Amino acid sequence: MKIKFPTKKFSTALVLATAVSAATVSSMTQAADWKGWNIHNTGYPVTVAMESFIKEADKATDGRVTGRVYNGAVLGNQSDAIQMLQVGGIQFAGFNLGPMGDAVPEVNVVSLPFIFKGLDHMHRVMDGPVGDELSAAMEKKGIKALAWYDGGARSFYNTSKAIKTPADMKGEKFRVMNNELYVGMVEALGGNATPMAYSEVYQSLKTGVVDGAENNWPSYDSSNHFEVATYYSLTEHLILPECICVSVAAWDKLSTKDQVAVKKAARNSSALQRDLWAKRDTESRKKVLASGVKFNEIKDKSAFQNAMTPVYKKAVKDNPSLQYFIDAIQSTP
Ligand code: GTR
Repeated sequence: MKIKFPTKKFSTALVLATAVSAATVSSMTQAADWKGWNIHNTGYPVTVAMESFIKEADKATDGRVTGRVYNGAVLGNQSDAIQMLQVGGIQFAGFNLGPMGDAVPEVNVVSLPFIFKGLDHMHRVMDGPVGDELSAAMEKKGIKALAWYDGGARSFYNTSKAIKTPADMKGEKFRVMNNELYVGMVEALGGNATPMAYSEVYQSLKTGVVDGAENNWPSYDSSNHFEVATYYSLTEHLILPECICVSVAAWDKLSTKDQVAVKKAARNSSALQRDLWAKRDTESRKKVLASGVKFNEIKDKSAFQNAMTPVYKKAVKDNPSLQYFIDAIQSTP
């Protein structure tokens, strides 16, 4: 808004007061138009929940926060999204915390393989004090987690054979998400790892650039990776929380009342997402198995778990503050 002052001289205080009240009026009348980054397609639990979040935020703030979810990573890959949130280029996003470790080292604790005992344990940790502390660490780096979504458990899948023991990973090249820790994870199991954007994985599996990847049932299904990598081995090595996150730059512009309303919308969307997730997890598993995926259930995962000792050691050596979070998670019942 351009403010025109008459030529007559005003006191500095009056000029300032006018400018401040003009800014207040403008922030009251101009809706914040939020861009939301999403990697998934229409109908995916994260997509539906993010859409519900922005719709409820719009309604609850009387249109002062309005926005749109951009699906299929059209706004860039996940590392771009993290940076865009930090500088306020986008205002919200929904993604797993895997690639967040570079920007917020404390968050790497959730990327330590087998750190969570199961989905319920992950919920108890993330909905409790540890989740709050991780959220505070993220906030210092410009990203605020309003609520946590589910991302199930990730397992390895590949094109040529079942992974029954770590020895079966030898000579196999796996796509991992963008985080050095995952390269170490695959190497500790005896395989090779290539960090790569999600959008490139299908083609890379098809053309043999990689032999496998790792993900949860719903993503294995929705990305169509199950068509080209037909062996799914239930390692369940990672249970990664996902967040509905906002840019602190956008958050700080909201009134306290609107922040409360937007946070509530995020919490409600998380309840919806977790519900949709549980259903989709079962449906996707059924669907890919019916399509002929060769499923390898690993009853005893101890060989995989034991191989992770050097991964934990290196992570703590690189970032000693992780030990506190490892202890806090492991001692959460
Ligand atoms: C999905 C997850 C995405 C993304 C993707 C990947 O399960 O929901 O945020 O991280 O995996 O493998 O890149």
